[in-house]
Amino acid sequence: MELRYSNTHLDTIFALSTHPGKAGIAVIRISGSQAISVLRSMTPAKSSLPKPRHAVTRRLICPQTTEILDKGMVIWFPGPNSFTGEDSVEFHCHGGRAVVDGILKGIGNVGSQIRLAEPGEFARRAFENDKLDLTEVEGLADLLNAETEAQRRLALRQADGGLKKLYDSWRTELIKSMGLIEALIDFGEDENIEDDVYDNVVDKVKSLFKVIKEHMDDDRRGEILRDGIHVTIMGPPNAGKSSFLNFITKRQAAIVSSIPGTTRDVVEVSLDIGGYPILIGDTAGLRLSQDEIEMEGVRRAQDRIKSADINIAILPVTGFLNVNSAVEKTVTMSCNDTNSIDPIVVDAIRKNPKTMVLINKIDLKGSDDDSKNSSAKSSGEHRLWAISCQTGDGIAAFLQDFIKILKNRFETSLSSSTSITQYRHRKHLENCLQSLEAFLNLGVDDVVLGAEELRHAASDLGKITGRVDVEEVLDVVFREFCIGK
Ligand SMILES: Nc1nc2c(ncn2[C@@H]2O[C@H](COP(=O)(O)OP(=O)(O)O)[C@@H](O)[C@H]2O)c(=O)[nH]1
Ligand SMILES: [Mg+2]
Repeated sequence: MELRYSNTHLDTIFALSTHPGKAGIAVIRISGSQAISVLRSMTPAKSSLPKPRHAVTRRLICPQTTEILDKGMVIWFPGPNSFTGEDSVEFHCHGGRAVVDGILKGIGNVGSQIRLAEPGEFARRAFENDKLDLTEVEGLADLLNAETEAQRRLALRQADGGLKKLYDSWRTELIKSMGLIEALIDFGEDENIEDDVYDNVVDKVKSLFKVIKEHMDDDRRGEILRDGIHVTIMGPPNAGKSSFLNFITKRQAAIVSSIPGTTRDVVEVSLDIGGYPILIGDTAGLRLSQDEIEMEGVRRAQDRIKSADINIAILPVTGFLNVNSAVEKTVTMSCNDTNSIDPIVVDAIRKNPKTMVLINKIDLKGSDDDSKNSSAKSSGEHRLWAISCQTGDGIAAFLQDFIKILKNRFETSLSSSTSITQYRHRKHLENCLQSLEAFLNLGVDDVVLGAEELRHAASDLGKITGRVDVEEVLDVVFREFCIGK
């Protein structure tokens, strides 16, 4: 969607900031120079102006007829001490549709330069008035979209300015270095300039290069958490992959049948497991088939396995003597035994050494098989669990271990205030590193070109925080919002 910000700085904007529809309370926001006249026109003439940032109860009236529309809370935020930095007013009214519509209509009738806000326009004004930088705006958008605890924690740190502080400090350092280099260009011949100025800048750039590289060397954990952790369920046909998905999602997300080859396309479900956002995909069973559509399903499964953050392989215990022998054979990945694991499955597991292996249908083996009650076993790169999707045995134990694995992998990103959460950041950081490298490859004789490279590097950092005015960057960031934010 194309965003249009018409007469941004002239108009006063207003919108319902809470979700539309019947609700206990609705919050309507007004921002701009006319906010105070809206407040005056919508409250009875004799009522006094509320104290700034104090909630007071007021009757809300129709500005034309003075008919009472509702009784609610009113808060006045004189600029610049408001979210947008402009004069702002909030009406907290009853959340009935007719009440909200009546108040919105009333506000629109107060003056000609008062209009409904466009999506994200409040946040955009906050950005333009230097209340938020772009990373904080993105953090705010992520906070509104956060569906799990991990996403909330990640977004909150970013909205709090963690990344802003970091990138601003790097940019300031670069700008200082640029200043020194410029001085060298202008007064190079002058003996007042010390000999080691250039070397000092080189040292600074080298250490900044290292710090940025380390910052980026994070296995994309922040981005994965923000977008959802892609988990793929794979294995041979009829192993119980779809049953496993249904068991953990507690609903019939995928068709379960005893006919091998039932699941063909990838079925994806989003889940909250231990506070982590998981996008779990059930795939077609891996086997070679004459059926063209089934083979397409197998190809899609293989693609999905390749791109997954985590793979879970499900193998039926039925091809094995007992659970112990299943574990043993799986650990050794013996595919010579035709009754155990199909080579195409072994290949998929081998190519993804961190695959977690679940041996399913343990209910079919006798109760004398004591290994089925034991929890995770591990061998080399693979960890194995014995489960039954029929009885639920072993699944809770597996999920507990799974949450621990997620915690080990992602906790550092959640406790750091500076995780990269967007591809946009990474791209600009890569460009910044390229320019720093180009600077380091030049010598003192190419100081003019060197200064140019430092300028590029600083400008790329500026693009992350929005310190550099780039319209298309702004549109991408603000498009994430709905009306009222
Ligand atoms: N006895 C038993 N049968 C199971 C278990 N899990 C799945 N099944 C059955 O195995 C068949 C294949 O299951 P499905 O989930 O469609 O397998 P998929 O092809 O791997 O997706 C179905 O008849 C399921 O009811 C289990 O733990 N124990
Ligand atoms: Mg299936």
